[in-house]
Amino acid sequence: MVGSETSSLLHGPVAFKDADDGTIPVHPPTEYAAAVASLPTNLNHASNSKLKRRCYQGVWVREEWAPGIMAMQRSFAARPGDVVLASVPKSGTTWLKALIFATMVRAACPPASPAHPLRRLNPHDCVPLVDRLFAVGREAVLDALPSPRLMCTHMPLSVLPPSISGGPYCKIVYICRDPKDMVVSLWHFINRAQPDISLQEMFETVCEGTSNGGPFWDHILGYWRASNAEPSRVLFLTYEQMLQDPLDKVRKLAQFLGRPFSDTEEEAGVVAEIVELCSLENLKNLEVNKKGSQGVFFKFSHDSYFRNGVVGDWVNHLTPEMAKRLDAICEEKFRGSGFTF
Ligand code: PAP
Repeated sequence: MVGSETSSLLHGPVAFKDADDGTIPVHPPTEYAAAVASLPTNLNHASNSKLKRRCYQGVWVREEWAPGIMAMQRSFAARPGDVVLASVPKSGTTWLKALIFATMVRAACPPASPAHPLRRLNPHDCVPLVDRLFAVGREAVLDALPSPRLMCTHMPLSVLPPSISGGPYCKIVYICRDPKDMVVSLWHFINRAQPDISLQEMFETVCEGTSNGGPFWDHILGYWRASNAEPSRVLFLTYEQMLQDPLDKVRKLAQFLGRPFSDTEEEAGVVAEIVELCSLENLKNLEVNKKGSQGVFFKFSHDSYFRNGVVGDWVNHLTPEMAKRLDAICEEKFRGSGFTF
């Protein structure tokens, strides 16, 4: 179903894939080609051309994503009730997509229901990545989604369209993760599609700030400051806090989204059911997440979004020197901000 028919009949959010019948073709915007070609690249530093990134308004992005960011800035309009999940890639996006989706749809689709969309669709097919839709020219699909819409971005607040970053309509839920675990997770993920990128090369781009959406410290600080300034509009979470107490964080999410759990729901154990539905073990073992893939420029298999999901796996991959270097970067960049991992 695509079109106004969908938006007027249903109440959102709905699983994105259920609202997208595929009739809107992939058609990347071409009008920004000259602008993109004039943007600085990181190739002086990056030893591997597969890690080439362009710097747009202080943010490093894959070249093929830059036109989409420009198009999104120009034409995205938030609607009342929109919820945007934001993250640096590999910081807990898939998990948070599932948790917010399950929390928001729980009245229409109880988490214990065998027919729940998360049992037949990958979380990335439930919550669209807006950056990717604009990059491939399929943003019209967003118009077909009934309100309230639930969407995701990997972009920092500073380059988001004003109706998301500053508008009164939109709530933002942000998640970040210790960059040592984030870089290890990123390398494992990218390695599946581009096995000739080494962990050392990936690590260098993260440290110099040119990994996708980077510098990661600016990404984090932008949302951190916004959440301090407007806590009712921007909720700031870390992957580590989520792992420590997922039930508490799901309650916080529901409260933030204006849909707190009722006493009846609490007594019925709905919060625990949502956490269970969205757990790594559960999602990883669903048939839908063992096969199929995501992505247009690169195909990423569904199973590559689920690995071991722990805190501190970096010790198995980074040298003590690498860890020290990233910790020192965090120490310097976050000093005085009140934020720390
Ligand atoms: P994305 O930004 O490409 O969507 P994202 O979901 O942020 O990726 O990151 C994947 C990480 O989240 C993986 O971490 P790891 O490589 O350190 O294991 C993945 O295992 C973890 N992850 C995915 N789903 C869940 C979940 N349901 N619960 C906890 N962690 C999860």
